[in-house]
Amino acid sequence: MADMPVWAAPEITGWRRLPAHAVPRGGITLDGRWRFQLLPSPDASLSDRWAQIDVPGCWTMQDFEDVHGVRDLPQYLNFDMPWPDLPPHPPAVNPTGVYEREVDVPAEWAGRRVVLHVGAAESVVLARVNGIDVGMGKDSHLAGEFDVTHAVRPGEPNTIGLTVVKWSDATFVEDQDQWWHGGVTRPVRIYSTDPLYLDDVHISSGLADGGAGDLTVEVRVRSAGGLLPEGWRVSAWLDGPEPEVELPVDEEFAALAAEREQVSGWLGRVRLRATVPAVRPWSAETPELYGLTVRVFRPDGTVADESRHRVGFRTVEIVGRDLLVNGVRVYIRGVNRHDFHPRTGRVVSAEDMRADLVTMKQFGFNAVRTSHYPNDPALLDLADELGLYVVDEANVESHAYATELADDPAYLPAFLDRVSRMVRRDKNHPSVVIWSLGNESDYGVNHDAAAGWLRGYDPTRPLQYEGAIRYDYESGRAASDIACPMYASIDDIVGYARSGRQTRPLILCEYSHAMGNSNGSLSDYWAAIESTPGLQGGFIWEFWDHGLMQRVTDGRPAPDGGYAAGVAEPGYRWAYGGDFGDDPNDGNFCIDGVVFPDRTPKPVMYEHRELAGPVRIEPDGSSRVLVHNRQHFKDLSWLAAEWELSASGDAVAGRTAADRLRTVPAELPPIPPGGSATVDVPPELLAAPAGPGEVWLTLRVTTRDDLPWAPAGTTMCLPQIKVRDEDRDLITRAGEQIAGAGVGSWPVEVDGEGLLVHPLLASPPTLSLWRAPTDNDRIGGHAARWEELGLHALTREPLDVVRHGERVVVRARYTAAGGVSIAHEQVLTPTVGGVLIEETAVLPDALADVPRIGSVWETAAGFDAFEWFGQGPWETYPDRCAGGPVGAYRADVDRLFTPHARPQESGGRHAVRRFALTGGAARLAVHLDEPRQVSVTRHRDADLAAALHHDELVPLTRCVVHVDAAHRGLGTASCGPDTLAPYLVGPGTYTWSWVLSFT
Ligand code: IPT
Repeated sequence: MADMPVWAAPEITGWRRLPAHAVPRGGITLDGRWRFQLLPSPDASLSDRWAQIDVPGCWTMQDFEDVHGVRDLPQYLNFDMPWPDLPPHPPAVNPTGVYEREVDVPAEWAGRRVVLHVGAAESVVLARVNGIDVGMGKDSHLAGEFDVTHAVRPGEPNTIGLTVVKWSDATFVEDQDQWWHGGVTRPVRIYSTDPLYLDDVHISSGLADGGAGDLTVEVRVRSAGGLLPEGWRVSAWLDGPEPEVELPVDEEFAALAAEREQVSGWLGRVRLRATVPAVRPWSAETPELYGLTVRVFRPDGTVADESRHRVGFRTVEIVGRDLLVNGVRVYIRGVNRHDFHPRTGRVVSAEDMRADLVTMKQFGFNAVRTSHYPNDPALLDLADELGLYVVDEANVESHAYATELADDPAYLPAFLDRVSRMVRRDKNHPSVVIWSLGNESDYGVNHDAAAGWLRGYDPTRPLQYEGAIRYDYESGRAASDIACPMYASIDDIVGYARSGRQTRPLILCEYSHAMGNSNGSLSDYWAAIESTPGLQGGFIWEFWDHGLMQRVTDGRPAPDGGYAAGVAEPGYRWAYGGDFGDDPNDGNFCIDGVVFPDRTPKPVMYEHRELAGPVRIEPDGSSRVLVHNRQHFKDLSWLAAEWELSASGDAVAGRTAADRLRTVPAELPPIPPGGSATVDVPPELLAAPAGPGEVWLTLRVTTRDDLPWAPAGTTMCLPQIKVRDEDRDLITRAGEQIAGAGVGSWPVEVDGEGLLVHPLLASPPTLSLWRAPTDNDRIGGHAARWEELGLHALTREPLDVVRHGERVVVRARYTAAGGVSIAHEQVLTPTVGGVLIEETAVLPDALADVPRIGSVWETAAGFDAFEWFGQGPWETYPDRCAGGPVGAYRADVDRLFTPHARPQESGGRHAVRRFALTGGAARLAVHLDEPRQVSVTRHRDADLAAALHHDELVPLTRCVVHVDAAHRGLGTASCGPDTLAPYLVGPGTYTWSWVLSFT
């Protein structure tokens, strides 16, 4: 092969590789330990020494004896190629894995056709059996199958050899934004069939009139002997709706065989068709599947080959600018998912895939885009079974040479091969509702060629390709049936939908970039989508934080109490670009998921769950609530619910959690999909709240029974309405409440600088204008601007400290390191049990657009619990707070902070009206004049900003408390629109007041 390097020949996509098909096959697994050598290049010679390695497994993620001294670790890059050579040339240094193992091929396989199946290998695999070359294949995310009948020796041990070349011409069309690895990444097996075998089964299962299913099964039959034997026959039948009531193969199903047409003696093609009465349609909400068995019989009537399939009856079509599933315009609440695991890199087990999809379902996602390549077929089986719409994407991304390769005839076979092989493999999955030609490869005739093939082969599904519509949503019709932009702003998509020009559905293929503390305005996107005809949803970027588990070798102690959900275990960290010495790299741009690398949901997941919730409520008069069923296909009978009442008065009255939680079972009326009904609020709830303050009513909606993706009692959403407003000035009342609790008065004490002094305050309240930059702040350019202004380094100069009796007025000037000054005034008035702090600050025009304005202070050590009345219980920010119901919550201070792999501002709680910090006998309480952004963490902003990894943080024993008059929203500027105007902190005068009390 060295004389004819197939790894530098884009026109050769495979050699003796079998066509992709949709016949599920078992066989003998070859997973496990293999002999292994990692060579520096495909031309290098083998040694006599072999290491051992796991298959499937990335060699970049495994320890093995490195006989040839080839160190090949993961490298993270967005779209730059990892080496400078131009297409189609791989670099001279080209790690190449040589794998070998034995397998006992059963004696009974003699006379049968034998196939070697390599689930996936990056990026070229060359296969051998007993030293005989059996084939070669490219495409790192589809199986290569090779007919090895001629090479195997049944009844004996056989040696299977795989050579995996890491870099190739194919790498230029696999330039996705992710870690580069190498190795065999999906299961390997060997199977046999009768010489008369099912070559492919193509199922189309739509819906006919009157609730019937329209089933067509096209079967291709071949004979390894060449010509088919005279008298072969095919049958297919569908299981009954319940396993025990198997549908008889009656006359109607006999009609399945009626349209039989044998094309020639060389290829058998049979089309079977039936109308199946009264089917239960498949949808993401109702993933109803029917078993189908297909058999081919020998002329003597015995079964030669058989396959089992699962059929979901559903339609998908585009009508005007709507994508319809079963005739209904469904919202696409999607997320992009890469194959990822923190320990194995790109190798994911069926259990891992299930856990991914279960997490998606539990948090309201109904769709997944297999960004940016076909996934293991097991994932599609799970999507069929659990109910998720799939955009199945071909493994084509020529990002670094996008324009060039999209039109390059040398790469035409690769485009066609990758798209067609995916479609041939995945066509029978009801979950696949849209095909995608790939990602970020500009747009060229190679796409049109692939689209042309696809439309001919599968006219039942739409296809999409973002590159085709990038510069004009109305262009690229040949290659995209959907306007599927990435990171478009709300104004942009609404403008298009209202322009009168829109002729296709708009579904964002990527939006709301989840890097770090992000996903600002997700609720604004959904408000726009739900109110604008033509907009149908999108796919959040992305599911995973791609942090690889890496041992920290510098002897750093494990962070105190730091091993929590979302954090790598002690002694490890989540590694990102550069952490393996990988150069060049794109840093932490791969840490951009809605779940941490251990699949712990980030706060945005709760936001999403609420936005996607099956139930919404709104007030309807004083004692009634309008309940909406937000689903497309189901009623509410699968849900249970209870009413929960939270009253702000409770928080100050010091009631225990048990007293506070007033819950009453709620009856969910039978509301059809899309419908609404009015329900009465139980009178005992409305009568309940004692004392002053606001009252909120939450409907906790849970699963009633165990489901395949959620145990009974799993929360689906927490819609909420306010049933009583604040009736009196909160600050006044706070004072009264404290008085009511019998606390003595507390004289205000200030030092010579006018700073508040108290033994429980380690650091007095001062002005804060800065936050530890989020990834959005940093990449969006704000962090640099703020640093230039010097917002992180304010110096305070007291101007005057004046006592008016008990009251102290402190005027100060804060000057940012960049030179701009801010006038600030604190009026400190003793109240019963504490001090009322009234603050005013004037932000000059020179400080337009700052991250926050408010007070920062630190407690003495010893406070470890945080109780608050406000949004929660999870983290919320001004533009990401639709999923945090208002209530009275309690949490450990150590658990408030969100442990992003790269530290940044986090842990905030939005619209907090009051809070308390407790520890031992001490209690420190704060009552705010109005709902405000508050955070309590163990970290100072400067420490967060300086750290590059979570494990570098050393938690303080004190609490760092921020009480903000205003806090800039999060936005998504790391990739996409910045924080929207209503969530910015602009110039002007800010006033905020709070009562600080100690007991
Ligand atoms: C877009 C890519 O499709 C995706 O793979 C990922 O890189 C994402 O951005 C950012 O995390 S491409 C970008 C140039 C808009």
